[in-house]
Amino acid sequence: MLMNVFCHNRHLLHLPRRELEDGEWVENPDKPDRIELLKQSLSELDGIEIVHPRDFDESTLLLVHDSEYLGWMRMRCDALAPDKEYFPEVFGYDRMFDTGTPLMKNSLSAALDSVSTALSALEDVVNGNRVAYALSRPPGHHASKGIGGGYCYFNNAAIAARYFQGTTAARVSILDLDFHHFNGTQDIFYDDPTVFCVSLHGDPKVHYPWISGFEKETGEGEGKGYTMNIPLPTGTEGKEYKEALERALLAIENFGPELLIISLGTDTHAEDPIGAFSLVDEDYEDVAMLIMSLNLETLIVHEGGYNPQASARAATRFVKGVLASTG
Ligand code: SP5
Ligand code: ZN
Repeated sequence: MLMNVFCHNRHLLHLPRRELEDGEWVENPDKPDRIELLKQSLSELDGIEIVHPRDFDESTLLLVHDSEYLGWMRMRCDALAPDKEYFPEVFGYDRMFDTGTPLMKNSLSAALDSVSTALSALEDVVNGNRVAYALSRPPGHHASKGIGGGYCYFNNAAIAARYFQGTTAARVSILDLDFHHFNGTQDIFYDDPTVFCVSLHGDPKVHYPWISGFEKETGEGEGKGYTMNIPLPTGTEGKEYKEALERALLAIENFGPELLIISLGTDTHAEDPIGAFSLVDEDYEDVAMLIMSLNLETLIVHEGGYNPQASARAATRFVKGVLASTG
């Protein structure tokens, strides 16, 4: 089959430089190569078409985010000279919860382009293609309604879920496979029984974002039972990972969504410098085939993955698995 992969040229202009880690400035790992190498590798596959997204209106951000957050970002970005990087105060005063998510003059528009990438891919699925892949950068899953962090400004996957729902209560499931817990996505849908959210991730006792991702977090109010967390130990390999994935997929099947959104982070790869799982290239093909066996309409939204070469190999194997299962 054919599958469209959406990638925005302007992600190249999103150039965060630094982040603060343990009191030291380090290079910001959200580099353009993360997506450029992936796009290059995917474009060489038979059956893959690289498509440029269309631009969506800024109002789509309000499907998830509050207008104060948007206003704060605009105020901060507009005030910056083109070559300046602003580091939000993380304790209360600004609207970022860590120091990995700097603002530059074009950060708001770059983050909106990333949302447009996800929404264009969603449109492709709604228009009848079973699967589409959005190479969104910056990523989104750590961003909540009124706060960003973890290289994320707007929650691409969450906005796609709300856009799909429109004015109805269509059932959507979000399966997050990034190494890190999807604290933003979880928070957005925590009391919502129409969006079933599941994540496999590094144990938050040890790994970022530390504050969330424990098994006991299962939703609240009407959303109780509609969030599922599967933390896995450092060094988890393919076999254990796929067993956990099967548990997640069973729960998704029971929920019976009309759309499945995969937040695909490739920082689960053994060669990733930030994540701490031990998945190898071929595991991603198996993972994709397991997911595809659900036979759901599926939107894939890219999240993390910080070794551009390893990430490109992982995503390419994933897409091969998708293409193989859809015939
Ligand atoms: C989207 C996404 O993957 N965001 C990840 C943000 C993680 N940022 C902080 C990571 C700090 C952990 N430091 C590990 C150092 C290993 N050398
Ligand atoms: Zn991650």
